[in-house]
Amino acid sequence: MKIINATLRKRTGLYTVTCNAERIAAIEEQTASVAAAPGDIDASGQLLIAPLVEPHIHLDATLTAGQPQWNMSGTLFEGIERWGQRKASITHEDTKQRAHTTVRMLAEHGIQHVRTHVDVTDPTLAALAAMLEVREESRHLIDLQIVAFPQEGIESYAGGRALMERAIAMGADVVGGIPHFENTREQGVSSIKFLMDLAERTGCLVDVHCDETDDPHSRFLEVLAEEARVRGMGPRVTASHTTAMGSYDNAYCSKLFRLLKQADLNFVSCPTESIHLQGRFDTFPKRRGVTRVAELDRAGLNVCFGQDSIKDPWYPLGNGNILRVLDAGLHICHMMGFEDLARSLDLVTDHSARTLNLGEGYGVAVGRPANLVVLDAESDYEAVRRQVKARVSIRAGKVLMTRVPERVEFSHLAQVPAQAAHG
Ligand code: 17E
Ligand code: FE2
Repeated sequence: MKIINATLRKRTGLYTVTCNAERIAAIEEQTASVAAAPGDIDASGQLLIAPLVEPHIHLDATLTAGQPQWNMSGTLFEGIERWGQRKASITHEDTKQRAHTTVRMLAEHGIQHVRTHVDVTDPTLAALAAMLEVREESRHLIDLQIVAFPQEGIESYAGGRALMERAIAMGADVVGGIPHFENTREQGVSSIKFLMDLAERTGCLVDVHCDETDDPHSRFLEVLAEEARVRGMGPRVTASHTTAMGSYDNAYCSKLFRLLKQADLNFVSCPTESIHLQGRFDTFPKRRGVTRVAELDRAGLNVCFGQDSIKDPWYPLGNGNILRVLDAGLHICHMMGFEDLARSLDLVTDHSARTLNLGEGYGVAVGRPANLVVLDAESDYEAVRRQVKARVSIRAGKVLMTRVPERVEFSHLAQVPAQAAHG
């Protein structure tokens, strides 16, 4: 299969990309626009990118908002309480059905790589068992990484450590954590030591919900970063949310960033979720409650955006469209300078792929998997400005999804009046 007349990110000119079975076989610059032969996909000068990535979502909780009650305060803590109520009634089938529906919503938006957190603070581990099946059953649409996520704590939840170990033994890919929610500072610290040991022992990646609060005294990121640095595991470790960093003072951050650079770990920000859940204990002025995305990026650290939720106890909106989160994130994080806009897709593609440790399994390069998406825009800037959608999604060298572009037709009422048209 060939994709012709494609614009590639960070390159000039038009390209033909040839897929051979399941791999990219050739990337050739064209001297001019070419005509399509039967079977070719004509990108018509629009962007051909590696698939969009969802680095942080909770597929076990998706589509449960309001069941049985809505989160009225909008806080993370009421979200955890409402989820606790819903969790009592989850079943294998219910979890699978909601997760499959959401996976399709993600695939529809050109996403082919997903990392989901699954709550393992449940003695039955029913959601995890369901999600392990979903991981296999959705391989034709997405690559799914499953994080063993201890929503109610590792140290503060009865049998929390054993549940984490069981979850990894059952087949979860990534070790999670939630140190800011443990009952004490000491438990937060010991939970990080425990989860880093577990990851090191099993060879798993790490992704910790870390300092998801406006409390400037929530400082578990330094503990996670130091553990990562000492063990040489930084690139395999992700700190999600780190919203407290939006409330740290600059003197502390200046010291912290030195460690973060030495540790070289990854960051995920979920700006729509955090702007909604944080700032809830403020009157005015209200904090944004979002981590220092632009500053991490400027410091050379790897940072990306995720959706976190779709219609769940924490966040009632969302539809699978990661470009909506990119749009919001660029606003919220003050990243609307031209240079940021011109490379904005990094935050939902290459940076996220690095967070997920996709390595050579991702990217528009010869020999990489033939997973590609045509976006209806010629640049990152236009893609985010016009909130374009994926027009074609290709997976393993085959067309997975095409979208018929919407067409607007004005009636005669919208014609330019004759005098105006002639000046
Ligand atoms: N659980 C949590 O601790 N934080 C979140 N943002 C979500 C679930 C969605
Ligand atoms: Fe999350």
